[in-house]
Amino acid sequence: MPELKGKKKPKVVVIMPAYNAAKTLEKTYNDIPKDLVNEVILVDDGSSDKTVRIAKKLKLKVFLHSSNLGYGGNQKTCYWEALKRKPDIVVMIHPDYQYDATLTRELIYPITKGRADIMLGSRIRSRQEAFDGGMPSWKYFPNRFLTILENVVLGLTLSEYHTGFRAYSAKALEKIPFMRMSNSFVFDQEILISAVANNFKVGEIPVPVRYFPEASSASFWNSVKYGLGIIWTLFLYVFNKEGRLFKK
Ligand SMILES: Nc1nc2c(ncn2[C@@H]2O[C@H](COP(=O)(O)OP(=O)(O)OP(=O)(O)O)[C@@H](O)[C@H]2O)c(=O)[nH]1
Ligand SMILES: [Mg+2]
Repeated sequence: MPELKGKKKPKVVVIMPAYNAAKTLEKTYNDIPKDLVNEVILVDDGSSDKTVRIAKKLKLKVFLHSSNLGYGGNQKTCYWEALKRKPDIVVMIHPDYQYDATLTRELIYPITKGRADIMLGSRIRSRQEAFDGGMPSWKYFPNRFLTILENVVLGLTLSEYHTGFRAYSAKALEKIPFMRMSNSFVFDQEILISAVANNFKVGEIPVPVRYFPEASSASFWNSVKYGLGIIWTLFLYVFNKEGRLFKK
C-alpha cells in the first residue's frame, strides 16, 4: 500500500448520500475544508423536502433517484459516480450534520501516507462522550455489542462499524464489489467486511458526535432489523469469505 507518491495534493471526492437533509445539508457542506476537496457529489434518494434545491444552490454535483432506493442503494450511486472521476480518495459524509466535517483532513491523512486504505470517524471514544453528544442508550449499547461481535469475527479492534463519516482510497474501493451489496443500512457493514476479506487496512480517528432529531432517522424496529442483518452478514462471511458479496 504505497504512499500516494508524486502527488503533492491527492484528488479527493466527497460523496453525500442524502434523504430529506434540507435542514442540515448547508451546515454540513460549510464545514468541509474546500481547499482539500476537488468535488462534492450529492445523490438524492427521492427526498420530499428541499434537499435538491439546496444542493443545487450550493453548486454540488447532484444525481437523483426517481424513487427511494434506500441508504445502501444511495451509496452505490455515490461511489459509482465518484470513481468515474478517477479520484485518489473518496470521503463519505452524511449530510445530517451528525459528524464534524472539519475533521476531513485528519480523516484522510493516514490514507495519503499509505498507512491505511480505509479510515472511519468513530463516534465512540468513550461512553460518556457518546452520551454527552446525545447518542441514546438504546443505540449505544447495541452498537457496542455489534462492534464487539464484529471485532471478534473480523479480527479487528475498531471502536465502531456504524459511522457515516468514512474515507476510502479509490484503489481499495475499486476492489470492493459494492454494486452487489445491500440497498439497506447493512451496506455499511458489508463494505467493511469486504475490506477485511480483501486484506485492506482499516483505521479510525475519534470524532465528536451530535445527536438531534434531524441527525437520526433510524427507528427502534429498523435498528433491530439492521442488527439482525449485520449478524447474518457476519455469518455469510465466516462460511464464505471468498463469496461474491465480499470479493470481486
Ligand atoms: N434513512 C435514510 N437515510 C438515507 C437514505 N439515503 C440516504 N440517507 C442519508 O443517510 C444518513 C443516514 O441516516 P441516519 O438515520 O442518521 O442513520 P445513522 O446516522 O446511521 O444512525 P443514527 O445513529 O441514528 O444517526 C442521512 O444523512 C440521510 O440523509 C435513505 O434511503 N434512508
Ligand atoms: Mg445520523
